[in-house]
Amino acid sequence: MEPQNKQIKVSSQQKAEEPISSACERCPLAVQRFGIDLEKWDYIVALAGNPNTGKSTLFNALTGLRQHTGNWPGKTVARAEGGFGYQDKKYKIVDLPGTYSLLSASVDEEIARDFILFGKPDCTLVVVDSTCLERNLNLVLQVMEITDKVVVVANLMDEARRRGIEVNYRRLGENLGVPVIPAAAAKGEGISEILKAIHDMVMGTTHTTPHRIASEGPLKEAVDELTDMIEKTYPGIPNARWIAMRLLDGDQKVRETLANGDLAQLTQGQVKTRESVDLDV
Ligand SMILES: Nc1nc2c(ncn2[C@@H]2O[C@H](COP(=O)(O)OP(=O)(O)OP(=O)(O)O)[C@@H](O)[C@H]2O)c(=O)[nH]1
Ligand SMILES: [Mg+2]
Repeated sequence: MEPQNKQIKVSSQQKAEEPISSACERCPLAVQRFGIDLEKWDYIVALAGNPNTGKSTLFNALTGLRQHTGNWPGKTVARAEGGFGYQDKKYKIVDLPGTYSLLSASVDEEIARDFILFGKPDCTLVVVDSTCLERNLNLVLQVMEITDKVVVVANLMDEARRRGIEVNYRRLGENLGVPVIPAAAAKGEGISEILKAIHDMVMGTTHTTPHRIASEGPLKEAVDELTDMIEKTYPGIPNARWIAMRLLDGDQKVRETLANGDLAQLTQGQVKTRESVDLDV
């Protein structure tokens, strides 16, 4: 099938030779590092969320049979990716491992974190359980520190309703600064609203203002200063602000990977595995 968006096409030679440019907002190189074949897709959507919140149910509802399972490059963790079409655009969606956080305490967390950080998806859906929002919002806040292209799917709303839990989804969206879409994926409720929210996000018609810590005061000054240093040391590195915050938080692993060049390497677009997934949407 012919790719619709010529901008995201890149030849294998370019991949090997071109360094990542910070000006290249939607550069596909980092995504290909994760073995995602971008050439047939206009946009990439990441599907994140706590375990057991209905991510795979939503993934199935969006993709139907247009899906493929394999492993994450170099890992034994399963990965499902699939495709769907909406308003003449083609989307690839990647079901990330279920995690409570992105602090890389486990391989699953590391995969989810690295994909959102360096895969630069055009939209990240964070699926939350409407019956226990408080626990789930931890991950939402962490994802919003990395990207502003976030749509929260408040799933299991049928279960919340059944238990008499009232959720003010609109207020939640206002407080978070990103769209919140109520859904019951298992019943097909909210799917068309989710599709529209993804579409609006990738087309740039949704303007988000993610709630972030360190948006003022001395902490902001420290984060800004460190972000600047990281960007100067590793020109073009994405999400330098997030890395600065992890360093200030004393994250030993981020510190080590930055020092030994691993984080920088992730951004070089080196292709470890390249799969050719031919999903017909
Ligand atoms: N009542 C109700 N059940 C749901 C809904 N969405 C998913 N489920 C059920 O919740 C369970 C978990 O769904 P999954 O889609 O496997 O959740 P997941 O987030 O992919 O789980 P992990 O991959 O293990 O992290 C399944 O039994 C689903 O049928 C929903 O909207 N309402
Ligand atoms: Mg799942």
